Amino acid sequence: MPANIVVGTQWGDEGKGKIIDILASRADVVVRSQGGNNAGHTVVNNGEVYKLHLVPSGILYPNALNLIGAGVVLDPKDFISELDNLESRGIKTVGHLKVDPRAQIVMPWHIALDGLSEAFRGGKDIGTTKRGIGPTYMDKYERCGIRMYDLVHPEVLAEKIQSTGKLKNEIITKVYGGEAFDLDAVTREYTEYGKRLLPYMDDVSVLTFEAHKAGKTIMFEGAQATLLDIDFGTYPYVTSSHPLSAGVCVGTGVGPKVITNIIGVAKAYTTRVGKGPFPTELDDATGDQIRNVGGEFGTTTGRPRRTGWFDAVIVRHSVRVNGLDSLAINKLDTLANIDTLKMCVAYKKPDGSVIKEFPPTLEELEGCQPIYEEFPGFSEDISKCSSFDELPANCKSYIARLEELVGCHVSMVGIGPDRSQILER
Ligand code: 2SA
Ligand code: MG
Repeated sequence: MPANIVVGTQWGDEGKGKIIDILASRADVVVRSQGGNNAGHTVVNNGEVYKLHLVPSGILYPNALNLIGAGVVLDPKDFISELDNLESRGIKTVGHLKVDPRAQIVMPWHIALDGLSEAFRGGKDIGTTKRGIGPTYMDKYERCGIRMYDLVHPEVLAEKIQSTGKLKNEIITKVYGGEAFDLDAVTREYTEYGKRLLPYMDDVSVLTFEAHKAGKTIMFEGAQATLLDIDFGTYPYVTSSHPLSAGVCVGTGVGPKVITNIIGVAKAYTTRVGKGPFPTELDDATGDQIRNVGGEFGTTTGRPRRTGWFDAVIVRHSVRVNGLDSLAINKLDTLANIDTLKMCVAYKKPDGSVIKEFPPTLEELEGCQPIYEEFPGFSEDISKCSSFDELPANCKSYIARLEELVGCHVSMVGIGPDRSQILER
């Protein structure tokens, strides 16, 4: 039975939520394996808007089992408010949602340290979501993190909060001049969260493996995206996890042979939030038009997104590092009413040489100028097309050239926010 992975191929916000939702409606099990509440998927279903940050999208389907794997960093406070919101809208979560005991817990000092270290960097900040993601992964790798198991065991939790919390308070006060946390108050607050979350804990590696052996359909939903990968993204302007397809295996605790299909999601143009390089960025009226027509403002932080042309160099990189089987291209409708569309096919380096592979370092990317191909635009309203064949010829040739340049088949084209506005090929 299929085990699909859905990953972002650019800098996030490619509309993964919609593709994930379509596949979630066909899945028995939906798994999140990395990141935390720095993710934000908007799913529009029958006109109802759901904003999910930590809870997998399968929660909207009563028969799906939703799993949060060991690789996720979980902020219990935010998680609980997400659960409350879903429950208040009639969506059951207990019994439909499980969190691995190994998942790392985002503690209040992680959030504080995220803000403090960003401020300390001055103008060289990363532009993080300030959700404590980086500091939580730091503790995980330093082997002093607090995990889901600890959260739901009050004695273990109290002991870990005292030991880790003392060190964190030292750093916050002595290094950054910030304010110390009252560790007893933190213990009381997080013990309550633990009580509430106890029914959700289960071994996600085992559950996923058993589902696989039983022939169930599994969907692994990616958060963030390839260019935000800690190794294969635009380091240091990246997140602290592995949003790549390969990250799914370690973040869940299953072997790579479980996976049968890897789908990458891209927008028909490019956006980015936060700082860092963006070769095809548009600082002009066309960039504004794309931002306004496409509603390019962050789900998680509401920040306006930077906008630019589709960059085939970047997506070709994503096709390779993720081993993509196919691509979904979203928001083609947003490009309507632009006279001439452009697509970046290669970069020209300052010495005049031309490169087609995305450079591994910012130093090499610096000074690279995009080389564009131009395409005649379209002015038709494509949002009501019901098949790929109905698209205007200019849209079809844009997609055909994109496929050629990135070396991957486009299996879906998004033409609007609703779940029905996706053309499958
Ligand atoms: P952090 O907070 O440490 O992860 O921030 C580090 C960098 O990663 C960027 N970042 C993101 N960029 C775009 N979208 C993000 N989340 C999406 C959302 C969800 C998605 O809609 O909010 O598409 O999965 C996301 N998360 C982190 C951040 O801007 C910093 O540049
Ligand atoms: Mg998003």
